[in-house]
Amino acid sequence: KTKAFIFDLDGVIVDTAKYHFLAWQKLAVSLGITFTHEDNEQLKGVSRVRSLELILGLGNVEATEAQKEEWLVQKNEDYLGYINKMDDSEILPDVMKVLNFLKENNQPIILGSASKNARPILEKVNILHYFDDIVDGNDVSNAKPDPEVFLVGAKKANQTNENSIVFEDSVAGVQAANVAGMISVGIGEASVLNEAKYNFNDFTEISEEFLLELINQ
Ligand code: B16
Ligand code: MG
Repeated sequence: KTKAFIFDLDGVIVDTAKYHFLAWQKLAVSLGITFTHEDNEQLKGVSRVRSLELILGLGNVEATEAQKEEWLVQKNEDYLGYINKMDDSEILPDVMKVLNFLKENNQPIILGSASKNARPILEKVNILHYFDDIVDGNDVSNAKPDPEVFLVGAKKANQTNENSIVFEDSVAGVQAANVAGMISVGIGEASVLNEAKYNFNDFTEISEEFLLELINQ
């Protein structure tokens, strides 16, 4: 059988949340806004524009559209500074084991990310060629929990939603997969991702038996 295996990027394949944090924090500090690691949790899976709005909200800072645009560019330049130093050592544990197993079993592998930097990141960590299709923040207009990014991904793989499996680390992403009628696999704290159909702390907990079950069910 063939299914669509859709992977989120940040927090599932690589831990870029730490770089988002550093870049957002630099901006926040320059604006006199206190921005903590805890605040950063709220930005997971959230678009760049929405992230800025959330941060400005923390400091009750108001700004013109032009000013916001400038801050977004600035943040992304800082973020790309970190991304450019990435290599394949930053791929999260056992992600390659899962990708290789799916490839051996001829399963479509799709990226479904909110990030507009998805391609350069996959290139930096040398796994761009694993993906049959990439759907990212450049392709969709509705952010998770809207299911658009996953719906487009399933379509590209010529699979129904029911036959699509989504690996996600964010609450919004799990909700998006569920809304689409897809099988959601939460990667991270089960107590946080309690809406997911299956939960694992990371890919080291995902067995080949489990993947075969997903393929054959
Ligand atoms: P960018 P994902 C998301 O990626 C991140 O989790 C989120 O923190 C970030 O703001 C968003 O991408 C946009 O990223 O600024 O690179 O366009 O988890 O959906 O892969
Ligand atoms: Mg994520």
